[in-house]
Parts: sequence; structure tokens; C-alpha cells
Amino acid sequence: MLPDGVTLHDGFLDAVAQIALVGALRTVAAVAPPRRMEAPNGRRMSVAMTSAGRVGWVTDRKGYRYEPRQMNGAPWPPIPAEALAIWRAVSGWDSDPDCLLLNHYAEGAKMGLHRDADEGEFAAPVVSVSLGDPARFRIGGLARRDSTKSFELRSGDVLVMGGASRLIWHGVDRIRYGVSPLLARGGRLNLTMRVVAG
Ligand code: MD3
Ligand code: FE
Repeated sequence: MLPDGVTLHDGFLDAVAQIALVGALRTVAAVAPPRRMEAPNGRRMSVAMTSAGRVGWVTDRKGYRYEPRQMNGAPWPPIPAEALAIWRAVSGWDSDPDCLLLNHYAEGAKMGLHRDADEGEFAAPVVSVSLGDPARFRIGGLARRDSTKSFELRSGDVLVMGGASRLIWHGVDRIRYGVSPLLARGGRLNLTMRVVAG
């Protein structure tokens, strides 16, 4: 059983759609290369991240925030049409996201338990798409100390986090590196689409 507001579309993307989406994300990464950014505590994240859209999510010693430009001053690339089509199919939200956050997990990368609370519109859901190697995803409750459970996210799965679950704690314990043939260098891509401006 998933918490209220969480919808897992198991195997939403077939192999052909996954390959097309990876191709579109390669274009994003060419314009805005994923970086392992510094958290406010000074530790570098193991996940390499980049963005597309009006704003991108960044972190450094100063904190977490959304910025209209990359570190080099260039704007973020547009959100690919293939990703917008997924948002329009599953989000139930009547406008498009203004940020796509792209996470790359190389062998050994993980993401600690956190909440996504830097956005300006918590009524809108977050839509996540998993590509490549499977991940052990951990999900808790609205309070940090709430009990957690975990399940596997596989290539082609689409997860919608909305309503009562929009601000729950979640993270990625580990990936099972080398399982999926989708990405040439292995690893996992996760993209999340968000509404940052209200
Ligand atoms: C639950 N990414 O980028 S996606 C993130 O697999 C993030 O890369 C993970 O957490 C990943 O912030 C998990 C699933 C997900 C995305 C957004 C959420 C779960 C969420 C927002 C609220 C609650
Ligand atoms: Fe998150």
C-alpha cells in the first residue's frame, strides 16, 4: 500500500519511449552538464544533477534554491516535449511544469532522506520518471521520525507525488548498478518535473 496522494504507474514507458526520452535528455545534458553539487553542509552530493525549464535547482554553501540561470550565466535548456507529454498524461495539473530536475546516479550514488520544499506551489504534484538501473526508493511520512518503507523503482516507472504526500520525506537508498541495458555507461537517471512558480 502506498500513502495517500502517491500513484505509481508501473512500467508507464515502454522500451521505445524510454530510448526516445533518454535521447532527449542527452540534449539537455549537452547544454547543461550534470554536476555533483555541494550541499550547504559542504559535502558534495553523490548524485550528479542538472535542470531544464524556466528555473533550475541548485545547491552550494549558501543553500538550496531555484535559479533562472546556470552557473556559467546561460539559461537552462527547454523541458523536452517527451517529458511534458508524461506530465500532461499523469499530473492532473492544468499548467506545465517550469522545472525538470535531472538526477544521474553512477555506481554507488544515493540520496538521503529529504523533503522537496523549495518550490512555491505545493498544490501541484511532483512527477518522477525512472530510467536505467533499478533503485531502492524509501518513503516516509510528513514528520522526519515517521516510519518508512521502501520499494523498487524500475526503468519506465512513473511516480506521481501529490496531495497529502507532496511534502513527505523520501530518498534513494541505493541503485542496483549494471542491471539495465538502457544507458550506455550504466547507472540510473531520474527526472522530476515541478511547478516552482505558483
Ligand atoms: C516524494 N529524487 O530529485 S524521485 C529529488 O529517484 C528526488 O532521484 C529521487 O527525491 C530520485 O528530489 C526520488 C521520486 C520523488 C520525487 C519527488 C517527490 C518522490 C517525492 C516529492 C515529494 C515526495
Ligand atoms: Fe526529492
